[in-house]
Amino acid sequence: MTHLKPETMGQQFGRRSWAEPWKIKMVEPLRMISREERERALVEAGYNTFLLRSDDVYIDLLTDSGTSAMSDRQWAGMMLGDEAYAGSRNFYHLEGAVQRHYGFRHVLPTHQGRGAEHLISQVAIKPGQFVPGNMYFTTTRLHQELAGGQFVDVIIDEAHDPQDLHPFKGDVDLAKLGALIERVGAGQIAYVSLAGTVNMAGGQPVSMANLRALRELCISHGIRLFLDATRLVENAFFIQEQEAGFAERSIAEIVLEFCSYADGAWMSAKKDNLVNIGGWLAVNDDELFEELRNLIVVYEGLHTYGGLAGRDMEALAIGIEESMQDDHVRSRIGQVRYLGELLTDWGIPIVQPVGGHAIFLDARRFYAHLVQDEFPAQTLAAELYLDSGIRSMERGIASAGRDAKTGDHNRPKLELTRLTIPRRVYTQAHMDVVAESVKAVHDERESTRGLRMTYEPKYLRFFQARFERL
Ligand code: P70
Repeated sequence: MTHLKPETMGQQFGRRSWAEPWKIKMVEPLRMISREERERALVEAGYNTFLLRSDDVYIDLLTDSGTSAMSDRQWAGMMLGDEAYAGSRNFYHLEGAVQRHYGFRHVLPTHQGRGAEHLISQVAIKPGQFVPGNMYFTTTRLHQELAGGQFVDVIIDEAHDPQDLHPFKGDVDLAKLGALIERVGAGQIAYVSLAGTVNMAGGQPVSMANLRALRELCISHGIRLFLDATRLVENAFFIQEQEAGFAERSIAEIVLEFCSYADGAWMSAKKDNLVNIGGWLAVNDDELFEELRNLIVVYEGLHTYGGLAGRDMEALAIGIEESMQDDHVRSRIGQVRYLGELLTDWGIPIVQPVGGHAIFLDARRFYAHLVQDEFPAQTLAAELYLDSGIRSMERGIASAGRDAKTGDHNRPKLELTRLTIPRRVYTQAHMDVVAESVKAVHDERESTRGLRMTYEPKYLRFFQARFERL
């Protein structure tokens, strides 16, 4: 065997290395069970990674949602929880942090993102209206539908092609949106629902130029624009890096400008904002706020806690500040990219360019011999778990659910398995282990069989569906 000279990560890519802007103060042991035990656990979970016990998982890349490590400052903030039913001081800290960093006037805490989605959908959608958006997200679309709305995908076509290298695959196709307005009339459009970054497209960003043009189109038709701000900080990183005129602007400044073009935003704070639970909803319009503030007491709690404990709101207020720091965002996305670079170099099909929060394996090309109805992405998630105890998530035909009218499967172009990287949790060595496991599963791909669904729940079926091997 030839002995290769070891090189650091930076040297391998011809640059000086950088490192995470933190050190580790507390550790949580990981456990790896045997292959036989994993086989048993997988059958018991009906080949659905959502149904595995986390004790049976080695490296958990199911989601970046609520799985981040909090900082010492956030933990200290937890001890300063003011658990008053009404008017908790922590609420005012949270309100101030959202106003300062996202720029909206009125702020409501919610138990998590879908709590906020529910409220905005109920208040801002009239039955029969359309809600155009830059690709669907599962919970977002469901709440829009439950409010009587109909989601219309107006993302650029490039977003549906995992190999297209467009740097802003989250952009809205203004011609598609224009055609919809023409067809149904501006009055039949509840609002434009814009996510930055776009989760289902692979964590792909929206450019500021596209948003500015979109804003103009909306204003000219009197249509409101609401943001899904869940991973907006990560979107700002791509604008800073890739869009002309933003290299010298901070992440915080870019986020603030982005939000200035919107009428409000909902947030799953479990992602960008570095907390284990929480969300918020923020709007500028006084009347809209009035309605939301009234509805929140029915579903979430009083408007100064919205389903959160005082300590949760304090951790969130601090998490918002920390999430805007440039060196934090660079190392977070840098880690995702590192895993992406390894897999790309080894010829493993992934969504390109690599997005903000995850590597999305392209299960269609990975398992070219499986048809979509054999759940290639679900199969890949199962095989990765079997190989190494790594947990990933299906983002393909199972996630897409059924057509509300015809009852047939929605068959999305993207059939992906998501390796989602929690923030501030795993090291580069963990990424190496993950990459090698993906490679091992890839090497065995030709002998892999697909799955059949044996149990299908009515709502968001991917969470609880069961499968068996074909
Ligand atoms: C994920 C999580 C949540 C999410 C999101 C965007 C862009 C809203 C929400 C809802 C959790 C998840 C949710 C549904 C299916 C699978 C996983 N995404 N908007 O892992 O927020 O979960 O706080 O209610 O990504 O991507 P919340």
